[in-house]
Amino acid sequence: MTDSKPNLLKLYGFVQSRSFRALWALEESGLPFEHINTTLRAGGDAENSAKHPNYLALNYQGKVPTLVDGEKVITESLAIVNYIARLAPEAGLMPSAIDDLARYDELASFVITELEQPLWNKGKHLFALPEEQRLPAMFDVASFEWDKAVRSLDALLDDSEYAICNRFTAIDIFLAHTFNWAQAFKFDVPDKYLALRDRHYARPAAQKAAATAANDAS
Ligand SMILES: N[C@@H](CCC(=O)N[C@@H](CS)C(=O)NCC(=O)O)C(=O)O
Repeated sequence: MTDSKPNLLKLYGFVQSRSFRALWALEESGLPFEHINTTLRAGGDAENSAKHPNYLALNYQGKVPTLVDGEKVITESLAIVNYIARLAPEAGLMPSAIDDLARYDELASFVITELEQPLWNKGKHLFALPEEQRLPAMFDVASFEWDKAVRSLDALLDDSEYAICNRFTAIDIFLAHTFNWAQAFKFDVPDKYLALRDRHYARPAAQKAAATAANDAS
């Protein structure tokens, strides 16, 4: 954190979504923030809708999450989590040594481009795409790709408590959240990755983020 007082960050999110990653990172960071519940389930007339013109001015895709820091507007959950990690280096969410950063980038990229894609593909063909674009055959493709991605992850990780650096980092947030998502979407998640999810979700910051999620959902 810099010497000057940090802005009150604004996180626009719908917590049963990738927004949870950003909310969790904020809780870990200790930075002051406000969570603005942004619904994906309402049309553009509703003020808190991700399709409202005011929100679309921040996030052209009408997706969550979006982080606002003063004049800066950041979209994409990975970019947001990395921004938070850099803003609060004392929280240790991102390493600084070049070798550790290479591992961080490798795993972050793997989660976003390989591990979560089958989950999102299933979601798209289940509810997100316009009905005429949905292909039920994609469910089997998604399961096939998920199993392949999990086997590839096995090769990238060892049995350590944390993914990298022998301590908690944002990679653990991405992995735990993605395995939680996979279980919710009824993919086969190996027990060791459910245990990983449970271990990291037991952290006070994750519990606080989950409490916000429960509150927003009620
Ligand atoms: N790559 C983006 C994906 C964001 C995204 O697709 N968010 C979903 C919720 S998890 C969303 O807002 N969907 C609403 C829509 O597609 O209209 C990220 O990681 O932030």
